[in-house]
Amino acid sequence: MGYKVVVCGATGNVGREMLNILAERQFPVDEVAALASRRSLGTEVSFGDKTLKTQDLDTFDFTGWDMALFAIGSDATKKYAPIAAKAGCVVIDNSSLYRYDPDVPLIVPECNPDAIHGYSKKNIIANPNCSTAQMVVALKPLHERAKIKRVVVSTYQSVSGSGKDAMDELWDQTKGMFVPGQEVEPKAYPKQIAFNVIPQIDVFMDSGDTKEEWKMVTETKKIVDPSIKVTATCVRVPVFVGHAESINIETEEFLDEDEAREILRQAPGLLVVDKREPGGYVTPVECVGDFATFISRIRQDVTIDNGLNFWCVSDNLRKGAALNAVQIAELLGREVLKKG
Ligand code: 2RA
Repeated sequence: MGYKVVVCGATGNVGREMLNILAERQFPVDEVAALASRRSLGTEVSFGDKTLKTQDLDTFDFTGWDMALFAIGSDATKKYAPIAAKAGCVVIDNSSLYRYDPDVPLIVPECNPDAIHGYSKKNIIANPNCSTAQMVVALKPLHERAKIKRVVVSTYQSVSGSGKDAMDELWDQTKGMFVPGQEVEPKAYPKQIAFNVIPQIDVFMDSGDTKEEWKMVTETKKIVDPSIKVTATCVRVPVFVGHAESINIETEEFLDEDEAREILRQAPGLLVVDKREPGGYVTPVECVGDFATFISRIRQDVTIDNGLNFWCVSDNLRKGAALNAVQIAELLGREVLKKG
């Protein structure tokens, strides 16, 4: 016997990946429902070798459904998650709405699986921000060995993090640079993204950080350890899929690069590709479609006593969103609902 699973936002980038990954990982389903807004009603989406016709989120009855993977943004989640949760359907939400709620677990299964037992307070589980998810998978094993004091991270985030319109803008703007009269003005971002980088993701806060940078700080503390000091600079880059991050850590105990490399090699969810030769590292275009978070460029930071630098790349639609949500569903099934 399997689970009755709902995917809300089934026509978006993340929703489609959720369906793909549920099928790829042969999640034990008895039934899958693909929900969308009125605007996308009836659109057909793939679920493995099947095609699902999207149903209306506004009228859907969640009663009798085991879990619902939400990828509909904070505003819509605010309306529909409580409806689903009240009907007894556990919500696994990819938006930021519940991530900072003390009554809602924020989970990366490789880091804090035991937090799953806190889901019943609101019948809701939060999925972290994409740039956080890939980073904490690498931080957790290093923290357990040498206790991380401080993290300095710079991100290079692909446009798929902003959705399909931003991907279209990058494509059209890039083409428009070479065809006179077909220039495309910035719409998804404050400035041109083609052949450019933009040091702003989400809105600015009073501190001068952007909300994306605040999320990385706050979520890392909730998932790994509140004592870790984190500072982030999040940058949008002209890449379609795949977030990259340059990560610097300072630890309580000295950890040499070779031991760090071995720890990361052994850690769940990570693949280490780290050769000090041309091409001996992973780039975003190579991570697309993969489940792994890739680690390269591991080396001592000799400017401080206990410092390490490394490079971290992952498919932001997968580990950064849909894969982590499906892994939470697997954890919920294995540890709590125990069907199948
Ligand atoms: C981004 N992390 O990359 C944000 C939301 N997915 O745009």
